[in-house]
Amino acid sequence: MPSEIIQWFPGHMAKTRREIGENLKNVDFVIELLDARIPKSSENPEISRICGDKPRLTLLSRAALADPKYSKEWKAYFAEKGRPCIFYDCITGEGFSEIMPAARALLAEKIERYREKGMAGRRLRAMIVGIPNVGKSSIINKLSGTKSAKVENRPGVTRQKQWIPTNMGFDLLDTPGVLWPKFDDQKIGENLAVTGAIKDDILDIETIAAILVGRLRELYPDKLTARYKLKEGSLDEEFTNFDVLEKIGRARGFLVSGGEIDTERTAKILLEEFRNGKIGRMTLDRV
Ligand SMILES: Nc1nc2c(ncn2[C@@H]2O[C@H](COP(=O)(O)OP(=O)(O)OP(=O)(O)O)[C@@H](O)[C@H]2O)c(=O)[nH]1
Ligand SMILES: [Mg+2]
Repeated sequence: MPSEIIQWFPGHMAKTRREIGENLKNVDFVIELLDARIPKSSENPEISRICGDKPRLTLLSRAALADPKYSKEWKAYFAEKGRPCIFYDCITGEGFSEIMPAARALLAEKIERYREKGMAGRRLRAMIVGIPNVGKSSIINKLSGTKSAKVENRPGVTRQKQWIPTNMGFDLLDTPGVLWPKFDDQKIGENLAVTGAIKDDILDIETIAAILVGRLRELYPDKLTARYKLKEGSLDEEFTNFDVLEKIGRARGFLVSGGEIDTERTAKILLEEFRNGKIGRMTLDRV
């Protein structure tokens, strides 16, 4: 499948990209959110360029859904690059206690400069950036202890920037999710689609599910087999990803009249279960 099909860069994203650049001068640091399940695919290559030498803290959401083995490898990778990063999860709360200390360490010089100027109590300001649906509004709500930012499980929920104060000494700027106009690699677009960063209606849902089947066959065949109680040999090479999707539908009893398999329903359920971590903890990008 050509990557162009999966490329999604509506007009409002160009606007967001521009606004990120414009707001940079108003903030002390940038919080870049990545998805712990796809640390590479969720990294917007334009952010480094736009942010320049503004201090940046990288937070990886949905840590509880990612494969701990690879999270460890990614953590080591970021550490090696000298990029502070924290794996966290809004649902389990893991990682949250590390965020403030990391922000303070990142801004130590700046905080010291403010103190010297007699502005010790000055609030710090951070802009949160990241791909659609990665969890920007959720982490802002969690850090501010409010429900100020609108959260929904689909990309494109936040449409405007919004400042939200926290009681942790900093104010946070929520921004709409943004992608970039050209993916280097087809896999990036595919990973963004299967994890829910690209609107499901941009692509045919069965196509996305078949892509997911392909990735799971390659990376987590045992978890796929176990979850859907597939018979031995179900993932043999002779079967296409669509064949396997049908087998999953059959195993679940998703039939339409005439005994045919309801592959659309199967596709929806497979994606939903993957996105909710029901098939197991998974990471699709390797260091
Ligand atoms: N399991 C899990 N789900 C999360 C986490 N963070 C966010 N979510 C869920 O992900 C979905 C999207 O969260 P949002 O906070 O709306 O994401 P966003 O980045 O603001 O999305 P846009 O505004 O559309 O760009 C919601 O269903 C959240 O509950 C997390 O750390 N773990
Ligand atoms: Mg949002």
